[in-house]
Amino acid sequence: MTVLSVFLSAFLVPQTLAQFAILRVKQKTAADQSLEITDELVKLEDEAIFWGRMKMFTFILASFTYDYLVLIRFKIAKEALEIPMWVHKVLLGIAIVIHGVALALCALLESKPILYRDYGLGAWAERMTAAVALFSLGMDNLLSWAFLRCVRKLRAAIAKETNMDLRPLADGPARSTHIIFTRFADGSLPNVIDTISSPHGTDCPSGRRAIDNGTLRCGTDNPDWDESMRDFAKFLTVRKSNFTTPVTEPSTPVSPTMTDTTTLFQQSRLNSFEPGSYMRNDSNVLESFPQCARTFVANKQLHAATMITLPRGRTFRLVTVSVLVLITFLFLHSSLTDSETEYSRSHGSRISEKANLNRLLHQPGSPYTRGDLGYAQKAGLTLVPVDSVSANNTKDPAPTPRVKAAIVMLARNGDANGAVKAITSLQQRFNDRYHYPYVFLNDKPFDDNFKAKMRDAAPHSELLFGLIPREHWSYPDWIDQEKAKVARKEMREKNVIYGDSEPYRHMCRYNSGFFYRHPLLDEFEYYWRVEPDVQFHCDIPNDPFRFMQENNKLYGFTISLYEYIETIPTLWKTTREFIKEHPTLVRSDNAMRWLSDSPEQYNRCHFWSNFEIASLNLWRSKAYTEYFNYLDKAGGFFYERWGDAPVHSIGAAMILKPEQIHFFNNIGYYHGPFHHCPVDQPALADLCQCDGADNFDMNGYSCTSKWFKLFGGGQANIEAEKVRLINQEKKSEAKKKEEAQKAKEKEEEEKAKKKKEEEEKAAKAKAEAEKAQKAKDAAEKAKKEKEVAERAKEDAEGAAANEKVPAAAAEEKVPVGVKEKEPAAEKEEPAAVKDKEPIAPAA
Ligand SMILES: Nc1nc2c(ncn2[C@@H]2O[C@H](COP(=O)(O)OP(=O)(O)O)[C@@H](O)[C@H]2O)c(=O)[nH]1
Ligand SMILES: [Mg+2]
Repeated sequence: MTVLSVFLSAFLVPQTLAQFAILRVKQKTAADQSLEITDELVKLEDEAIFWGRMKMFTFILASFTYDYLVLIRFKIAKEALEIPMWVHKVLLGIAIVIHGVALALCALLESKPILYRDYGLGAWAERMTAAVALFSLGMDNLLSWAFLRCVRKLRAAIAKETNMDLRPLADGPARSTHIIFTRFADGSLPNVIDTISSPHGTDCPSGRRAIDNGTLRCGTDNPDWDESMRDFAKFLTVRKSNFTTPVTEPSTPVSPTMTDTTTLFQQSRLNSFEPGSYMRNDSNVLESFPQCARTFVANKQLHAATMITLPRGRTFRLVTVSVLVLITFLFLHSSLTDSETEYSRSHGSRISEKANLNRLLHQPGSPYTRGDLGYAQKAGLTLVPVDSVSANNTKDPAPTPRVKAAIVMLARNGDANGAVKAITSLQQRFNDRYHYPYVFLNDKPFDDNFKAKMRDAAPHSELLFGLIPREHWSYPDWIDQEKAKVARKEMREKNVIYGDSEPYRHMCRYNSGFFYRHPLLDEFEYYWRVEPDVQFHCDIPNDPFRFMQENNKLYGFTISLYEYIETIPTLWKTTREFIKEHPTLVRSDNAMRWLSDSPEQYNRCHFWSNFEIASLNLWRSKAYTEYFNYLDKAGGFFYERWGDAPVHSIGAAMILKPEQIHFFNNIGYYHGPFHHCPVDQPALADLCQCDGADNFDMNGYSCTSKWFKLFGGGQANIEAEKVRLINQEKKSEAKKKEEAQKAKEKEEEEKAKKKKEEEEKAAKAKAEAEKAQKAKDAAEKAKKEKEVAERAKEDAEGAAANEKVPAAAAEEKVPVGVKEKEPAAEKEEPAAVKDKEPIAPAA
């Protein structure tokens, strides 16, 4: 009895506690409709998980023990029931299979906590528990019945041995028969078999009652009754005294009103008796027992005691069976309702979802906060565990396990060359090391040329080519196509970019609300959007997908800017209406400040969605699905020209907190006409090849600096921008200085030149003056000489007149030349210079 109680409580206590713990969580969640995960709830849930595991553990223990007992009892039952061997084997086989499966399931659940739902027990585990319990009950009944038969046989054997009529009394009051088996304390021999028919009232059935010597005699006509009975009583006494009670002399006289066997046993104590000697010496008694009884006795495992209480009487049996059925029903009901029924759908799944979220929260390295999980639950946003990785279905292993992610490109067959350009760039910069798969989507089937080119561009990646379902790339039935046509015409007249394009509108709607629903993307959790003709400027040594997953990032961008208002006149109004109707779907600590300075206005900031590294679950969430459907119903994709960029941006900012949105500064990127080029930043300078002057981040038309201002980050960009501005200023100053210097030099040069020219001019003038003077002097000299000559001539003539010969001689000498004459002149000059000096200053 004790052993059975221990087994039962070992199993039932945690079972009950687990049920209670779950009940408390249920009550709490039912009371708290907000479904926010509070500390209290987390504590309650942890408790429920703990007891769920305990329940599982004890279930395993109880199953093993039960199996053990069943094996023994089957043997006995088989003998009692005299069932054929094959039935015995089949029953045994069933028992082993049921328990084996149950144990395997338990072991699996224990080893893989992710399989836990509903606080540590999956629906299947619950069912298995129920099946095992049901099986146990069935087996118990079967075995009980077998024991009953065994007892009957035993009783008959004992009756025969003792000449007592111990057959059950058909119409007597309810009684029970106890059969107690044990061994001597030294374990030497199976020894005591104790059958008590107790108490059967004060009366024997008619005709079987007699008072003999003051003793009630029932059911025997044996004249040796007293003696046999006494022997039998002695035999019983051995057990009763448990070999420890000293056999004593009678202390009280036999009562004349003894009415039942119990009293009779007491009476039997009056006789001295050697413990065990009776049985030991009388092996006939044992041999006369049925085989099943001998198996009981012989089984060493029944060392302490096995007591089987066999209810007798039809009413009693009926009540017992009913109770058993009721218990089975209740057990099954409680087990199954927890996982599958009405409750499950309304509360249970939410609870299991919560258990899942709690697991995310407590996972080692978990980046999630309670707020993230609480909101995720409300918004139907699936957050993934940090260690979620994809099956390795590509040829080469990546340096680190790949996240469940793909590179996605929407393209036409005609975009093949641009796609090759973009993919080649991405492969070189990143994917040649990781081999993430590519998913190409098109509203028309991709042709062989396109596919072949993509294969050449990314030979090591898995390439998936998908056709967009028609219903994702066509007019929904609520759209008035005439109205849409008029809108296109008006936009064309206003020269709005892509204003008159019908496919562009389908493309924007598809990117906004459908691409992530394509079956090819079902297996993925993150994507990188790439468009034909884009370029990547920087090497990307680390895996951005892994970064997203490990850091609770759900949306990543590189370029942001302002949207053309002509394309989205009513987008914000529609968004506000949506928020008003679905306030709980908007995260309270969202990032909407970035794109709306006041609730009434959209400042037109958006992430440029031709580049996106983001979570597919973000768009799959209930919150975004409802938002997109709301916008789609409003018709702005066709009546205006709502782009996927503002729609994604508003959606992400509404559902995510700013920390969940990441600016991918390290991914240099170009989509005409803008660049994100972080080459000016020291950490990235060696990785990037582009012109820092082209970087769009701090451009007045970019919204990225606004992002930095509101949510921080971008420090490197801000620093780089500062340095760039300082450098720019320095450069312009240096240029100015240089120019000033040049001007000065030029001026000086010109001055010097002028001076030189003047000097030269002066020198020339001087030279000319000197020359002129010389000429003048020479002329004067000549004139003087002439005069002298003339005078001399005159003198000569005068002298000739006076002395004819000398005069003629003088006349001959003059024509010979000036040279010859000069000495004569010089000779005379001092007199002449002296005379002319006052006239000369002009030279
Ligand atoms: N299959 C398909 N893809 C398209 C179509 N129109 C645009 N796309 C793709 O949609 C993306 C955006 O188109 P794009 O012309 O680059 O638009 P923009 O970046 O806004 O100028 C690119 O990946 C295009 O290849 C179309 O009609 N069919
Ligand atoms: Mg484009």
